[in-house]
Amino acid sequence: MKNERVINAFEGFVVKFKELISEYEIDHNDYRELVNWLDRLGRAGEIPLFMDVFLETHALQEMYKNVKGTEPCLLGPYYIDDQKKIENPGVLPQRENEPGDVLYFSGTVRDTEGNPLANTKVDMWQADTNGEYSYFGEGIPEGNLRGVFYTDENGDFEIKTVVPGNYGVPTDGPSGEFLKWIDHHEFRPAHLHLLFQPSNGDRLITQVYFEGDEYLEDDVAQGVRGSLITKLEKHAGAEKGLDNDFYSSHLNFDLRLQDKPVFKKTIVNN
Ligand code: MBD
Ligand code: FE
Repeated sequence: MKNERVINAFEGFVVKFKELISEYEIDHNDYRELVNWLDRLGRAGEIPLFMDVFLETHALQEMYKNVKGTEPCLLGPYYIDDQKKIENPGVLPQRENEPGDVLYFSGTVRDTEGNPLANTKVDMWQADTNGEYSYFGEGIPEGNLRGVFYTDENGDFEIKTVVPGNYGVPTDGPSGEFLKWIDHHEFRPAHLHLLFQPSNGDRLITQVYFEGDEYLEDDVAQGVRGSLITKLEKHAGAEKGLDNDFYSSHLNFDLRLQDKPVFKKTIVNN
């Protein structure tokens, strides 16, 4: 079916594309190499990875320029829906001896006026201590470190998990070739992924980072927002009857409830 938004966006793309060709003196060989690399990127199954590492952050920053409330952040290529429902307070599904330091992550979910949002659906997923995600890394059980829960009557939640490790983009494929061309390391700072779905408003997709992480300043995916960095507080294990010291961190999440689109979808017919 004919789609005016596609027609308009592609027309706009062609204008910008021609500007780039002239400005960077891209010749026919460069163009052929680009096609070849894109073909390899697709065959390697790395298109979602490449897009989310190198472009998603710019799309989000442009879309949510003047947004109120908690800043959106990358969804990334590793979200899987329909994961196990867990209690709140509860434990993110994990292996019997899940490696890594124990982390109690808590949050308070509110609207942008500060009213608590009870019974809000939250999806949480993260890498393990080695930076690997279940369904993608090898030897990790399905659904590991992924879960769905609901905020309590005060909009609060607390989930026991482990401190995630730094994630590294695979370096052995076309995305790795690109990293060499731009002379950048492959790492993202450790992060938690959260997706909030209020019953009556915009969903918020965001991430949480940790103070002191060595990759906060040069995240390969440029996803870090200062407002999403939390402090990891260290506790003696005895406080919770655990054998080892553990960590806690907390963030407030302020959701926009007004059903106002960020862009007015003006479709120009000409
Ligand atoms: C990730 O874990 C991630 O969060 C993003 C945005 C891109 C690649 C891997
Ligand atoms: Fe991630």
